[in-house]
Amino acid sequence: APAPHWWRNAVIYQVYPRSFADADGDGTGDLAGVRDRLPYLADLGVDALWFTPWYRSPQADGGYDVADYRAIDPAFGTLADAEALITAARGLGIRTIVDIVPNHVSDQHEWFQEALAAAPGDPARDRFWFRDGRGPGGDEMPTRWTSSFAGDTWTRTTGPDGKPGQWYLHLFAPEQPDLNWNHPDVVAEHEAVLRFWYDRGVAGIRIDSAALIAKDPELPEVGEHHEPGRHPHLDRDELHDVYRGWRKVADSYEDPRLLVGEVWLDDHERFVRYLRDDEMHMAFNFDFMSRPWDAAALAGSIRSTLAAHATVDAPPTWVLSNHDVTRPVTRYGREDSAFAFSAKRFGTPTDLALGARRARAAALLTAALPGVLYVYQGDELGLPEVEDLPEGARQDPMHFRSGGTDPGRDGCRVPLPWTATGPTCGFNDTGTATWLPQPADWGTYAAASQQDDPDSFLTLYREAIRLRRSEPALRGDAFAWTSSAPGTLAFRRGEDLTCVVNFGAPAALPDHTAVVIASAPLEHGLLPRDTAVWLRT
Ligand code: TEU
Repeated sequence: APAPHWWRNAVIYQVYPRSFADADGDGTGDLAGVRDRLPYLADLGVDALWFTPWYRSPQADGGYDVADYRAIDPAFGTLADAEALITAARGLGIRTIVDIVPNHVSDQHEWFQEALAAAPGDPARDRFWFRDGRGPGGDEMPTRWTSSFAGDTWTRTTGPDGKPGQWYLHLFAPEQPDLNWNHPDVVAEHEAVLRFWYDRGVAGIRIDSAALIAKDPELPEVGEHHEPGRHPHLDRDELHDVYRGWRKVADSYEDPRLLVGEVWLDDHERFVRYLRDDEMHMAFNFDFMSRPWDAAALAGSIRSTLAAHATVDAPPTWVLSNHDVTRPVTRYGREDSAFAFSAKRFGTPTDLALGARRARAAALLTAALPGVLYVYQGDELGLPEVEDLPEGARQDPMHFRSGGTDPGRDGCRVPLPWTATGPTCGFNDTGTATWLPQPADWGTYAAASQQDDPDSFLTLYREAIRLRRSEPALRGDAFAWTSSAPGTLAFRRGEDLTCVVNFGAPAALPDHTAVVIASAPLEHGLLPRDTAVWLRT
C-alpha cells in the first residue's frame, strides 16, 4: 500500500491573519507577523497552517468576501510576502492551506461590478443569480429563503435609469453575491485559482460553505421536506461534480494536495458523500463541537463520527472551535455548556476557571482520538471569548444584521497576546491600537508567560502534540472503548495507551504503569472531575 498522506493524523493550526501578529505596526495582523512567529508554531509542533482568506477584500466579512484571489489584501502584505511565508514555513516542516470561498465573491469583484453595469438579461449577469422581483413592480423578493446570517437573502439593484431594478441572491451579506455554479466561467475560474495557489507551493485548500454552492435554478421556496439532494440551496446532489473536478486538479500534482471541506450537515450519511474517493480528503466535524460537556453526549458523538468515517477512506477530524464560534473556555464555563450559537447571549454567567479546566480536558481528549486535530489560534493559550467588546468596536456583519441581538463572532477574533505587558500585549511594537480592542487582563494569557510554565495551557498543547508524534499508539487508527468508572469515558489507542476523561465525582483509574500526561494533577491517585489523562496500559 502507498504511504499514508501527510495529513492522515496531522495537527492543523488555523491562522486568522488579521489577529495573529502585526509586523508593520498598524493594528492589523499581517503575513510578515506570521512569518516572524513561525518558530513559535514550529515549537508548538503543528504540521500545517490553514489561513482564513488573505486575498484582496473589502473585509465586509473578514475576508470571506474575496475581490481578487490572485492578490493579497494590502492590509496583510503582498503576493511576495505570501510566497516567502509559504517557503519559510515549509523550511520548518509546516505546510500551508488556503481558504477558497466558492459560494460567493465580494460585490467589489470585477465579475459582480460587470454584472451590475450590465442590463437585465445580459450574459454578464449569468455568473450570479439576478432575478426580477415578484408582485406588482417587482417589489417583492424572488424567494423568502433565510440567510445563514440574519436578514434577507436578496438585495435589489438600481437600474441605469435610477429606478429599482433586478434583485441578486446572497445567502450571506449583501456584499457577498452568490455565484451561479451552472456557469462554465465559474467552474473554470475556480480551477484556475486552485492551480494558482498550488503552483505557489500551497499544500491544500479549505472549502468554505461547501454544501451551499448549488441552487435549484427554478428558485423554489424552501419547504418542510425535500428529497435528499433536492433542497433548493443546501447539499444538492449536483455540487459533487464541482469537488470531483477540484480533486482532479489536486491529484494532478506529484505530491497530491489536500481538500478539506466546511460541510455543515447534521446527517452523517449525507456528510460522508463529500468524502468519497474522488472528492474531498476530509471535512470538519462540527458534531463534537456542538455537544455540551457531558460524558454521554461526547461519547455518542465520537461513536457516530468514527462509525460514519469507517464507511469512507477519509480520516475523522476533531474541532473544538474556529473563527465563527464561542471560545471553548467560555462555552464550557457555562452552566449548560451549550454550543456556540445558542450560548452566544450577552450576560449568561460564565465560570472561566471551570471552562478552562474542561477546555484543557477537551484538548487532551481530542488529541487522543484517531484522525486530524484542528487548533484555532489562541485556543492553545486558553483564551476566553471576549464578551464585552464595546458596541462601537464590533465589526461582524452577523451582529449588525441581527439588529444587535446576536453578539456576532468578534469575541473569538481579538488579536493575540504575545507578551504580558505593553499596550498591545506584543501584538505589535508600535503600540497602535489593535483592530478589535484587547481586554485589560489580556496580558495574563500571553504566550511568553506560558512558554516555560509547566502548568500552562500552551505547555499542555505542546506536550500533547509532541506525544501524538512520538507515541506509536497515536499514529495509527486503532481505537477501542474500554469500561471505566461511572461518569467517565475511556478508550484505548494502539497497544499501550488509554485515555480517560472524567466528567463526574473523583474516579479510580484503570490499571496502568504510568501517567503519560494529565490535564490537571491527580488527587490521591484519583482522577478529579473535568480532567483527562493518558495512561500507559
Ligand atoms: O461559514 C459558513 C457558515 O455557514 C457558518 O459558519 C455559520 O452559519 C455562521 O458563521 C454562523 O456562525 C463560513 C465562514 O467560516 C464564515 O466566517 C463566513 O462568514 C461564511 O462562511 C461566509 O463566507
